[in-house]
Amino acid sequence: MSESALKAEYDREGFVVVRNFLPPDELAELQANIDRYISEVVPGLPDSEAFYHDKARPETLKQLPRMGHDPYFASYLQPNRWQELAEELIGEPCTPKDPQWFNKPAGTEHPTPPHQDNFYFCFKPPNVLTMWLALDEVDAENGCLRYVPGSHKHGVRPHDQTSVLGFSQGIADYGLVEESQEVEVHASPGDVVIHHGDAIHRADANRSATRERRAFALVYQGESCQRDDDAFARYQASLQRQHTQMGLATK
Ligand SMILES: O=C(O)CCC(=O)C(=O)O
Repeated sequence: MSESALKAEYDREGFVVVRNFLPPDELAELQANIDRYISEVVPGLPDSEAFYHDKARPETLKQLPRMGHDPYFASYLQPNRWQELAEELIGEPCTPKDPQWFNKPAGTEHPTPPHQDNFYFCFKPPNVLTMWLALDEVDAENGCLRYVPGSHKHGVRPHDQTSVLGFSQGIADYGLVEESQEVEVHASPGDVVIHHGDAIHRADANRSATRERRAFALVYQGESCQRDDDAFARYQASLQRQHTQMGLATK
C-alpha cells in the first residue's frame, strides 16, 4: 500500500496494519535481544519494571513497560524507519517513548480491557500513536487486538480503574454495540499494527494452552502534543491506587 493510502486508512479507521514491516534478519535480532533482556536483565529489575501474572512462575512474565535503559533498546529511540512511518501517519515530527514488550502467556487469564491509550498519556491534540509489532502468530485464540473502527474521532471516553496489572484503566461504559463493531486483527511475526491514541481497542485472554502472544511496541508523540496536567495527575493517582491495592510499586 502507498504511504498516502496508508495515511488515508489510518485517518479513517484509527488503525492500520503493515505486513512484513520488519524483515526476518531484524526480527531475529530483536527477538534475540528480548530473550537476552529477559534472561539477563529482568531478574534484577524492581517490580514496577517487570509485570508477571504470577511472580512465583517466571514463565508468566507479561509486560516490560520500559526497556530504553538497555543500550540495545535505546537504539530504537534514534530516528529510524519506525519513526519515519509514525511521522507520515501523524503528519508532523515526533519522538518515541520507551520501548515496551507485551505478552499473554499461554493459559493465563490476562485480558486487555477496552481502552484508549491517550487516556493514559493525556495529550492534546491527540497526535500520538502506538506501533505494536507481532512477535508470534496472533489470532483470536491467543488474544489478538480488536479495534472499534472510527472510534478515534470521538474523543476520550470515561475510564475506570481495572484489576489488570499493566492496563490500570478501562472504558467505563463499553457496550455490546461497540463489541459487535470490533475488527479483530490477526498478525504474523514482523507485521506491525499501528493505532491512534484515541482508538478504542482491547484483546481477549490467551485461550491457547501452548502458544505465547508476544509483541514489541513503540509509542510516538507528535511535536504539537501538550500534556493536560490535571488529567494526567488524576490518572497517576488512580494508577497509584491500583498498585497499592496490588501490593506493588505503573501504564
Ligand atoms: O498487547 C495488548 O494486548 C495490548 C497492547 C495495547 O493496548 C497497546 O499497546 O496500546
